[in-house]
Amino acid sequence: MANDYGSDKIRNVVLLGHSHDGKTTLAEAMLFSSGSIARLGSPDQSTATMDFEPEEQKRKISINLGVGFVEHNGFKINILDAPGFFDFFGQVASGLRAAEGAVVVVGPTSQLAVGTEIAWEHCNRTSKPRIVVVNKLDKENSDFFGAVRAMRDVLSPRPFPLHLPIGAEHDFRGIVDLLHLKAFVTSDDGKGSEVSIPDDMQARVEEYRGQLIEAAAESDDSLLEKYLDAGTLNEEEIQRGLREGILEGKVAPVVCCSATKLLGVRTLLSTIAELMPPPQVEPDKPAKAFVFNTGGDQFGRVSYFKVMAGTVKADAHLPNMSRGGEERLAQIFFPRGKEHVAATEIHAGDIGAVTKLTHTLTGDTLGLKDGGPLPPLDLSGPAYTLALTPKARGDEEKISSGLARLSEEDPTLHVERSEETHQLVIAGLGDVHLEVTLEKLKRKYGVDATTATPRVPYRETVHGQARAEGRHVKQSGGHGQYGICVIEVEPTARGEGFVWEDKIFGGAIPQNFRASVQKGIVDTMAKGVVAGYPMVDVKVRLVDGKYHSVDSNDMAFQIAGSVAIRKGALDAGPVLLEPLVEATIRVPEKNLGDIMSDVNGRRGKILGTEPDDGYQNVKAMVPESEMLRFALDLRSITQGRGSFSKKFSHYEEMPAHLAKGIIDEFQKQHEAAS
Ligand SMILES: Nc1nc2c(ncn2[C@@H]2O[C@H](COP(=O)(O)OP(=O)(O)OP(=O)(O)O)[C@@H](O)[C@H]2O)c(=O)[nH]1
Ligand SMILES: [Mg+2]
Repeated sequence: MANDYGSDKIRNVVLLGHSHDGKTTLAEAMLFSSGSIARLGSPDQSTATMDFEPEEQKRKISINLGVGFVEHNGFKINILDAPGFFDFFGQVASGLRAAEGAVVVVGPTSQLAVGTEIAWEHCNRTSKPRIVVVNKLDKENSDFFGAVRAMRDVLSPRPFPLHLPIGAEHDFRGIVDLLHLKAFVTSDDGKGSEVSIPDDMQARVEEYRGQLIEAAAESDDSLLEKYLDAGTLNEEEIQRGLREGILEGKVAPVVCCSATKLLGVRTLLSTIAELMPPPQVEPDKPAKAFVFNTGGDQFGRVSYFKVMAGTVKADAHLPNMSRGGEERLAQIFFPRGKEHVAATEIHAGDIGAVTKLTHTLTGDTLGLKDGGPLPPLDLSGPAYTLALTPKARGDEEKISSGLARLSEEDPTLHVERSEETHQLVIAGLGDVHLEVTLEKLKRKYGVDATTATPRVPYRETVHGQARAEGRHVKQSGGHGQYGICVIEVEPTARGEGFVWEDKIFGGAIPQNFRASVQKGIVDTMAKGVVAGYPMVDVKVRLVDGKYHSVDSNDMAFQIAGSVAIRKGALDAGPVLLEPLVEATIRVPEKNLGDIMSDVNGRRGKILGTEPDDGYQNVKAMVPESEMLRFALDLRSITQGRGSFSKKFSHYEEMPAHLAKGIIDEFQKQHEAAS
């Protein structure tokens, strides 16, 4: 049974790597080879266990963290299949959090892929022990040793072969295990069998086994001593040394595989069982589970958890230690793609899932009070934003509630209604992330939306002074309209907002109608006077006016005020204020020059740079309007290695020629409309 494993017999591994290098195919091969699934699916045919969502099948990429398990040689191995595409980093973070070790899947070429480097950095950052799989060795021009060399040139800890391939390309047919000194081949009928190490490989096997033993010896002082004395180590010692070296992040063994040909798959499972560390948990403490991811399927919301202490039982009531309240875990199960393998209890170290929790989100800890909640996931902030408008009228409510649900499932998705621009804005990690979000919104909640670049919340103000008259006079027959005011407009200090001065002496306008003038001006300024954005930091002095004892009324003076401020503001030299953000941009050393000139091109100012472990952290002050597509441009400049965050800083006057363009455009539309 899938739940009879003590934590020492459990391995939780996350498959990481460059997009398309075969993680999902490898996961499928592992599930099939171990008998966990009866039919071998493929992402190419939309039948892979781990890629079951329509958005994944349509694009033939993984979007969600696939979760499944295999039983192999008395071990239970939980497999977390992470997406390689950068936009879905949130899912990678979830996988890293739940796994004790990573299996980094790479292509069989001497060209190191960016995604491999990034996966490596994630492992280094989270101190994850790792095994590397060179996949697709059945392919033409595949080059196992080239791939190893490319990695060794750049990556630390340095990878070295644990297995060697037998045959190459279409003739790739087996592996030599350098640790156990055994060879396995697969015959044409798909059956694997042990054979003796091919004669023509003996020299190579010697050479690489030597490296392996050295690596094992270097990870432990007592082993090193023994190695220096005896000149070699026995199998048990090599294994112990490797296990320690892997755990301490000193070594990274490389194995060979063809996921599609099911070659090297069972040996990989054995390697995971032998060399990856078991979960560090507390089986004898009260139950505690960490929710590392949230998904949805035909049964509703699914919360994926790792049991950190004790045993989680079906029907348990567990407090949410992060958020308060209590959850009933009515049906717990072992997930295998979209399949639910029912469970009655899930032990410490194991991974399970539960449907229909009421308020628990990714990053929460469920458990009886014993220690505090575990820290939430460490996710970089959203970078790319779009404004949404429903396609069908009246769908606003449905869109908002659908997005709210999706953002609960996906901590890298943020939704807000902008107070300044009144737009519904969604923010995510990239354009594909948001595109997929909209597809899910349509599929799950039946609402469709059009997207646009979000409006920037500019503000209007004036540069100089002007005097203007506002007239609203209509006296032809019947009840008339009469209101005339004269105002002077000038700027105030930044941040003062609106200052009103009443300088009328005598009774040019009666007191109550002066308030009407003021209201007309304030209302117009709020809506925007010259370009449709709120006007701020302006002083208006009411200096003169005229009224009529019968035809004057509140509305007439409000309109007069509105006319006066429109004229006055235009004459006083209107300018726009634009929001500036302080951006912190992290790029590899070698991209520093490119990013500095990119920031300059965005009218930004570099505030400083700080080296950080092969990277540079660049601080810059940049107009918000120039940052709307930065997430996409940064990705192409750095090939996905860069990241950034930004926060609002202050408003500044926009260069006149840019402001003029926006004001003229608004005036044109306004004239056309009136
Ligand atoms: N020839 C060959 N093709 C393979 C092998 N493994 C995977 N592929 C193919 O590589 C392509 C990508 O495979 P996936 O398993 O979807 O790759 P992935 O790493 O999961 O991709 P993402 O989830 O998008 O990061 C598919 O067309 C697979 O059929 C292999 O061992 N040999
Ligand atoms: Mg995949």
